[in-house]
Amino acid sequence: MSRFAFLCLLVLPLTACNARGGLGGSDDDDSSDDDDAADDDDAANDDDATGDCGGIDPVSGTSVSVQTFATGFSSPTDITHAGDGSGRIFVTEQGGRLMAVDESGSSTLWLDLRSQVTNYFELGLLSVAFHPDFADNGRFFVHYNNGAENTVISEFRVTGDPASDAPDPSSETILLTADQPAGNHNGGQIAFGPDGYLYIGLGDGGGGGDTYGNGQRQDTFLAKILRINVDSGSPYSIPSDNPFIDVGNHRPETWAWGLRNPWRFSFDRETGEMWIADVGQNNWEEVDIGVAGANYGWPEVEASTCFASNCDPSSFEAPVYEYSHGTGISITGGYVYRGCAMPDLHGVYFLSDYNYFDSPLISISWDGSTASTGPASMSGVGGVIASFGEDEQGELYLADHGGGRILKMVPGGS
Ligand SMILES: [Ca+2]
Ligand SMILES: [Ca+2]
Repeated sequence: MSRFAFLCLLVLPLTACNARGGLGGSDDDDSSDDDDAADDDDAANDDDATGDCGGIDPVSGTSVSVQTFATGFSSPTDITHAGDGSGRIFVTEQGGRLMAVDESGSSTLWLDLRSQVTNYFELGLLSVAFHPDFADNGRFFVHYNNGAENTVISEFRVTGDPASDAPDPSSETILLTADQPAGNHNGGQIAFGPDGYLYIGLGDGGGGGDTYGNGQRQDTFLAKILRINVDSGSPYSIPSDNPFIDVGNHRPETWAWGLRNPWRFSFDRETGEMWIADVGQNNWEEVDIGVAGANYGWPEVEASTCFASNCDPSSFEAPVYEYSHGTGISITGGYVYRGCAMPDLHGVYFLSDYNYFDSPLISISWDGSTASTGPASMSGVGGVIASFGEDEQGELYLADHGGGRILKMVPGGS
């Protein structure tokens, strides 16, 4: 589809595009290797531990800007690193290519899934997550929409040296699938938590206003964040402390529910805290803190405001931060900054918004219970931002979906 059509579908309100969803946000797969300095068995992170910020001069202050890091991508949807000490970042393209990008910004095709991915609307290759022990076992996971437009979570492997060889395209093992009743609100994130489990975000299935009634429905993968153990079982097992095992009609994979379209969530690599950005409907965009078993309320509430009539917002997990559609109309969740270059921004959460032709950069300060508008912002970064990503040192990158570029957040600027 054309860029215009894609933007129309994502950007314009319900009346014009029959329900928007939000391609926007970031990925994280590295929390598990971030907070486990003790059990890191990959040489890479050991290097991290000793050489940490080598080569990066910290700059004091809280002003930021972005610079172009890499170009030539086709609708980039996600950015992450492999925790393997290679210094690479990886970029998913909506059409199904997974690109490896070296420290100079030079990219190579690493895995080509174009023949099995539907690239349309909010469908495509949406996220990649590397196993915490990728450097040893070569395992990684992808979130995409297949030829039937349904969600597939599957595993691939590098059978040679994970730090230098390409994956085996025939190594796919499908972990789970979810029927998608419409092309929007597919979620898209997968990421390993600090507990080593794989978390998967799925939206309400699509339409608008929870057309298909999945928001408060228990017996579906939709409108949920799932949590699975990919290190036991075939093809996975259920962590014994998942909150809804044998509760009601819930699927045992469910970790949290009542989400509209959690396009992006991430884990703070220092605290392990989970940040969820849930794309809103007509009026509000929201940021949530991950809580096992939480019901985030959709479609009873949109952020902290009733969406259904006579709702009781107090019966749901409230967002910690929200903004109206005067500021943005499709939240792109990012990361808590823990990098080397801007120490004064440590602990600040960065996000953007997809649905402007020039996405803003927004920051949030967080004291563990209350969020407030943070110290750094840009009214426009010069692109349409679908995702954020971290490199191995915790520096942040932004995926310009419309412009096919990877931007890097750097100190200074006006
Ligand atoms: Ca859908
Ligand atoms: Ca909510």
